[in-house]
Amino acid sequence: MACCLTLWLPFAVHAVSNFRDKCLSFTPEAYIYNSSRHVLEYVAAGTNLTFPDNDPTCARPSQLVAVDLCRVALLIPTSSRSSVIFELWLPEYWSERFLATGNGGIDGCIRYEDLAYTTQNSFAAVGSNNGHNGTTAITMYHNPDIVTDFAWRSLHTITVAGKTLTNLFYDKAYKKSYYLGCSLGGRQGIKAADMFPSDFDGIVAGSPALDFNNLQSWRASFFPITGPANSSGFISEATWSTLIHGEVLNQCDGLDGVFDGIIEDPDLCNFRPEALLCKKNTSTNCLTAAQVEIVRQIFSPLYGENGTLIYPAMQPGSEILASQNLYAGKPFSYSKSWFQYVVYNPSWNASTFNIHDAAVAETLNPSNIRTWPDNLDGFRNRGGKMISYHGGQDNQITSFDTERFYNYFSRATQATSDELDYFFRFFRVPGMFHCNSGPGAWVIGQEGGPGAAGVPFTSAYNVLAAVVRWVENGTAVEDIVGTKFVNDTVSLGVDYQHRHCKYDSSLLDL
Ligand SMILES: *[C@@H]1O[C@H](CO)[C@@H](O)[C@H](O)[C@H]1NC(C)=O
Ligand SMILES: *[C@@H]1O[C@H](CO)[C@@H](O)[C@H](O)[C@H]1NC(C)=O
Ligand SMILES: *[C@@H]1O[C@H](CO)[C@@H](O)[C@H](O)[C@H]1NC(C)=O
Ligand SMILES: *[C@@H]1O[C@H](CO)[C@@H](O)[C@H](O)[C@H]1NC(C)=O
Ligand SMILES: *[C@@H]1O[C@H](CO)[C@@H](O)[C@H](O)[C@H]1NC(C)=O
Ligand SMILES: *[C@@H]1O[C@H](CO)[C@@H](O)[C@H](O)[C@H]1NC(C)=O
Ligand SMILES: *[C@@H]1O[C@H](CO)[C@@H](O)[C@H](O)[C@H]1NC(C)=O
Ligand SMILES: *[C@@H]1O[C@H](CO)[C@@H](O)[C@H](O)[C@H]1NC(C)=O
Ligand SMILES: *[C@@H]1O[C@H](CO)[C@@H](O)[C@H](O)[C@H]1NC(C)=O
Ligand SMILES: [Ca+2]
Repeated sequence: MACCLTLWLPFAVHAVSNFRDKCLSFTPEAYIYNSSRHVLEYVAAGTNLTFPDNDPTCARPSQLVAVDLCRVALLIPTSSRSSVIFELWLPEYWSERFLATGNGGIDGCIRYEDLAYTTQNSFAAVGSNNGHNGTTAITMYHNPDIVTDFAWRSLHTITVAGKTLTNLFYDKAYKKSYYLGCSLGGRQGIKAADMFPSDFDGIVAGSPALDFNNLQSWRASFFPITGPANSSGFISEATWSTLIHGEVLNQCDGLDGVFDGIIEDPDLCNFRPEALLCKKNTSTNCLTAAQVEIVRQIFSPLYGENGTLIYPAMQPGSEILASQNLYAGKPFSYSKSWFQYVVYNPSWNASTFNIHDAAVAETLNPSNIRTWPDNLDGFRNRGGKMISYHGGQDNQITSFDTERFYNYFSRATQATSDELDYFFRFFRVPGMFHCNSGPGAWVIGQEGGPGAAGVPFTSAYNVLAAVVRWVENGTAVEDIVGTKFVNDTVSLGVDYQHRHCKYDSSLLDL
């Protein structure tokens, strides 16, 4: 290997062509056991990459790349019956930082937008298909190795391989290692801190899909509550987004002193759906007693067979988007896929979900995917730093669950917020939907794509920059200034900005 390294040493400083040559002469598959080459290409800044063999359900057919880079893609086996598609993007201008990106839903979709975003900011970045392709769990059926890749092994595999290849390619060891992910990706980051405390020095774990088995059960529980979309008394999307959302705002928007469509602290919103009950002999712009009961159940925590909590309640304020998926009168696709292909079998009927199914899933805990650590001592003790955030109008994972985790973790580690602040900080983002978008100042540099880019890469405005500074300079952020662009369009300029506080400080104290 030493002989090969010396071949790369004498390249001249100037020269796009030298970087291009260096890229095209790289032989990544030679260094990763049993891997095979999928792609090796030099990508010039401004290229619109296309991914013709990418699963169409991933809905990522192309990606604009902003900087010159070397793109490596390998197929890496993880067992005799599983493998991951690994992408490593190596920018010409490199900050000596390594970064891994996560996934979403129950998908096997490479987040090319995050690779583009982080390489634009000079990280060498990896991503993967998390061991399977597309947005269902279908290949996990009777293949626990694919479940293991999905639960934790894919991310660890690509991190180890990515670090090796990054050091070889630049002929220099990376200095610090980072992770960026949201939703399932938030869970992946916290799982990595738990299982592989040396993988990352800094982690951004957004809207995390923690307590994963119970999360799938909670999301499965809505279909039996709402009934099918054609059932009598079904609460339509229009009713949710106008009548019910309007009443939620009527009762709770002003609690923070400002009627702006944003409930600054959903914990303070004790929504009373009975306010919408139909008066005698009226039937429009109101709810029947049975519908009020449905709404009340949706805004209640879910308890299990033995009375213990399965998942906290949905936070009020998220009705508009939640009515398009969780309350849409059809099975929630991720939960359905998880029960059909991992917990039970394809004949499982989502309309029969009950809390016994939740107990079965939680007891099975496939590949230990749960993710509910009672300490992160390994990560903490080697100086790791972690930032989590969660949107206050999240329509897919209730933000109350991340509050529950923070408080559980505080008790389990016997650490006050001041003590947790040493390595773990949690920011609530009022008015943010699931990982992005919403009426709030939701742009905090949390991901690539058209939305979250557009704020400067500085710690005051950008969570990734904030974790980098925390790791490299020891300076942690007390708050993050979020940005709302006019019509969520960066070129139209800033609409307004808002300071997002740590969870332990009162949101109403600004
Ligand atoms: C590595 O590849 C060889 C040859 O294809 C195969 O026999 C072996 O099972 C592979 N090992 C793993 C761990 O995939
Ligand atoms: C990239 O190419 C795809 C497919 O040709 C096209 O749909 C997309 O609009 C292009 N993106 C940009 C930013 O040019
Ligand atoms: C995923 O798709 C790639 C092509 O992009 C293919 O090589 C690989 O075998 C697929 N993986 C699985 C698990 O189907
Ligand atoms: C609702 O739709 C399902 C599936 O399309 C159908 O089987 C059922 O009969 C319908 N129920 C009513 C009450 O219309
Ligand atoms: C409601 O309607 C019923 C018959 O439809 C009538 O007997 C009753 O007086 C009405 N009540 C009110 C409060 O209008
Ligand atoms: C699922 O169960 C419901 C309620 O028991 C039943 O009405 C429906 O026909 C079942 N669907 C399938 C596909 O078996
Ligand atoms: C309650 O049930 C859940 C799910 O089966 C289990 O994990 C938990 O340990 C049980 N708690 C008690 C107190 O029995
Ligand atoms: C580094 O930390 C010091 C305080 O120790 C702070 O004053 C300075 O602004 C930080 N620099 C950067 C670039 O973050
Ligand atoms: C923002 O979008 C709304 C609705 O699509 C539109 O009416 C308005 O003109 C847009 N504003 C700007 C500045 O583009
Ligand atoms: Ca408000």
